[in-house]
Amino acid sequence: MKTNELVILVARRDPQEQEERFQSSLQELQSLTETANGEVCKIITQKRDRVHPATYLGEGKLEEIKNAAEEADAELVIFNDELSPGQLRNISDKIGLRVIDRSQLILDIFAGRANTKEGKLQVELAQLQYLLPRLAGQGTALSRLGGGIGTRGPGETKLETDRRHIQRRIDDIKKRLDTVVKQREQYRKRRKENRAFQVAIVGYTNAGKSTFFNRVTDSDSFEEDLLFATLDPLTRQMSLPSGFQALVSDTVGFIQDLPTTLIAAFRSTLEEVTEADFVLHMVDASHPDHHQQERTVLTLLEDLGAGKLPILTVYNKKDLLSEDYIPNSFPSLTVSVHDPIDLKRILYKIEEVLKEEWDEYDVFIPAAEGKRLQQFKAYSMVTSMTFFEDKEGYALHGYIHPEHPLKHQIL
Ligand SMILES: Nc1nc2c(ncn2[C@@H]2O[C@H](COP(=O)(O)OP(=O)(O)OP(=O)(O)O)[C@@H](O)[C@H]2O)c(=O)[nH]1
Ligand SMILES: [Mg+2]
Repeated sequence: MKTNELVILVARRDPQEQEERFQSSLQELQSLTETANGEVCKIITQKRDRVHPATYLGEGKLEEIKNAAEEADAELVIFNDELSPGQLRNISDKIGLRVIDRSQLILDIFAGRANTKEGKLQVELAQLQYLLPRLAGQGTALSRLGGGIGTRGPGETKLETDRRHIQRRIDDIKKRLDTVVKQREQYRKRRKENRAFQVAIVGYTNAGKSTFFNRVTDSDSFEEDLLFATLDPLTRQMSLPSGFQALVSDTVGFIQDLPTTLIAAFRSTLEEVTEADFVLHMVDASHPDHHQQERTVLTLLEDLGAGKLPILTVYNKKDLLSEDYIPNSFPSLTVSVHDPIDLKRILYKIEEVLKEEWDEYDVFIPAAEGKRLQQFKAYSMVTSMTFFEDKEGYALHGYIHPEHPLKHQIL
């Protein structure tokens, strides 16, 4: 990958769109470009009602981009919208430079981040599916030799090969992913049989999910001030204050206008979220556009079928706020996950939410039934446990999931 490739960003502004939303999507495109090691040397925008079907923007604007690129010695032009295969080709012919769109940029970042076998296969699948309809008549300006943003992944060597070859590779990856998905299902089933309680951390990219995950599980998931630092879901054990053990998963960050091929490719990863018992939604409260980001995540959760799970919203990075934060959603907490006290507050709050959702119980367990006692401790939240010498047993008070099989042992 080339570092500091000079890039021109191009965006069409729909007159219906609010200025603020437009600016923040442009800002995001800039962050994405920087995450991909690009250096933005110029931003060109145009207010325009309708997209030109063949060239996206008008003749004059393309000329302006071409001139600006020559002047700045830019090597790459990135469009904020998804371009059709025809538009991509025509623009690139007119400008004489490599042109990519937002989707390709995101795919490129993902390609550089994927670590596991599954993650790599998913990214490759998404890239090939994106590439396939765009293959016919790739001009020389689109040649992938030489590297740079938008060229990572499978494109480099396979571009010259024909469609059939790519289609075969797509089929092959799908088959392999099927196997991985089956393994993952098996693993999930085992966890379910073990009745493990699962928490999924979700949120917009860069919200602080991995930072929280690492602090509460003592692990080292890649945390950085970059978009899409985490691609592969990680699951580890975490202890809640009552001693209740939960499994917690760190997940890929969400973003607006995630390319559809990527959502499809990452579906199995995202489905981890739907299998969870509890969602921890992390929001970067210091981000100027956090309301929109919060909505984007909630919509995606709905789409995945995870909209009904108990959810705790954590407004993070409060250290960067100058005023008291007014939350949007409840239950919620405003915190900085850099602060150990706040970490404890989050864990307490998770139990508090569970107490609302779960059934309260009292049960007496004879001391001789050690195994049952262990089960209650492991699979429910025990808030008090008293030993009665005369009765030779323990009185437990706690909370349990309404559908947990252990409930049948409580009279
Ligand atoms: N100031 C401040 N920075 C924070 C806080 N929490 C996290 N950060 C920083 O925010 C950046 C992003 O954190 P990550 O934990 O990587 O974010 P993420 O949600 O996992 O991001 P993706 O994996 O890209 O989806 C890092 O530089 C963190 O150090 C906080 O409470 N305050
Ligand atoms: Mg992360």
